[in-house]
Amino acid sequence: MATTEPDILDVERIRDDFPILDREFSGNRVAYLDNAATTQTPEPVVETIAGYYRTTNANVHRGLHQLSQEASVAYEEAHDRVAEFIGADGREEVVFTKNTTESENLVAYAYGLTELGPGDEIVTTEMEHHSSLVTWQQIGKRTGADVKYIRADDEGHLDMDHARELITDDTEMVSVVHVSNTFGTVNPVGTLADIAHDHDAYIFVDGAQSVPNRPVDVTDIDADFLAFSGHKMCGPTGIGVLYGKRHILEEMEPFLYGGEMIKRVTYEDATWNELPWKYEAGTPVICQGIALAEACDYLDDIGMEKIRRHEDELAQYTLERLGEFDDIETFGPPAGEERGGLVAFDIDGVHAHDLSEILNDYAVAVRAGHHCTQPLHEKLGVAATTRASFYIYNTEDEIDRLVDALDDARALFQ
Ligand code: C6P
Repeated sequence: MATTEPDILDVERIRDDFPILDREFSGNRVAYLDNAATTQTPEPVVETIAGYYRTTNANVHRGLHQLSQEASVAYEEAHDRVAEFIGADGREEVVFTKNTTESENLVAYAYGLTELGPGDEIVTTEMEHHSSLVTWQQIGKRTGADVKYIRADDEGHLDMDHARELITDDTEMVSVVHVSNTFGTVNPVGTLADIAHDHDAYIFVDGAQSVPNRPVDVTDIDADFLAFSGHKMCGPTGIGVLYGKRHILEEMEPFLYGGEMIKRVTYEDATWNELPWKYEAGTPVICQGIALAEACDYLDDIGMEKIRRHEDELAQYTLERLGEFDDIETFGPPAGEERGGLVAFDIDGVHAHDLSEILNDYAVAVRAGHHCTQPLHEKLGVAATTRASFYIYNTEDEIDRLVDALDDARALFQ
């Protein structure tokens, strides 16, 4: 008889994999609601890291000894696993970097600095993270290319008419965040890719807040580039991914020079290694890559569609609870509309930093500040917001604890 899988997460079972969630501060169990900044690491990934150093540690692609060969195979296969996770066409399209920020800079330097010049345009959005916004801004300054921003309305929706106006035959690069880390908006990256490609421009998708939280397939969205970070998807810090379409990565210049990325070197010149090693100069992120592959297994075992739904439900519940208070303003799409698993908000008369300190007294961990979207915060007229962001182990109970603590904080400050 066919069995149907339950379509909700078994959160209690998942929490068993994260002993850190049992930590207590001032007698309260931590409610970790800062997952957009970084997620916690499950036991299978911790075990993979420890196991690698206990049994396999060696440099890759350099030694003929058994340990080096085993490490090399595991590291190469990690690229295959990540490629499978995002629907890429093999390891050649998956470059391991340090984080999303480095992936953005890789393309900006390797492609932007050599290919862009006066008269060219880079189109991005008002809701970009600094890793994209500052990077393209600086490439614009250095090359003479113009940077243009697609407007976002007060509910965090991109103005798609404005996008169609801005993306023209002068556009060379469209750089867009898939899920905003401040609004939670899920941007229509597939449509933006179509518009970009109609004008022979590339599209760079910042997947830092989407790849960990929902099914993302690079062929579905037709991204030319996609960047994300391991530490936001149950992996370790120190590893990011740059996906690039094979023909583009083949044509693009390297970003960093050195060992590993070369094929042959003379005193006069050098030729480049095959993909993806051409973009992985020096000793690469070996253990981190292998651990990221384990994180992909872990998330796929749970099911990315279930993860998406779970986070959406927690975000909707948060909007509902925060909506009970007249003095709280939430940012991003209204309740009922799909969003990523995060809600940024502001309480009248209470600074976000003060608020997060009070919440810390209740062991509720949130982020306060401009979340590396300072121009967007200025546009919204707030210096800082408080942001709760969710992952596979969070519960409605923890959101209730957040709301109770907010009540107390309000009483203290107002
Ligand atoms: N946002 C947040 O708390 P790195 O730091 O390179 O792993 O990721 C950068 C990055 C890029 N794009 C988006 C949409 C992001 O949200 C982030 C990281 C964290 O919101 C730290 S500022």
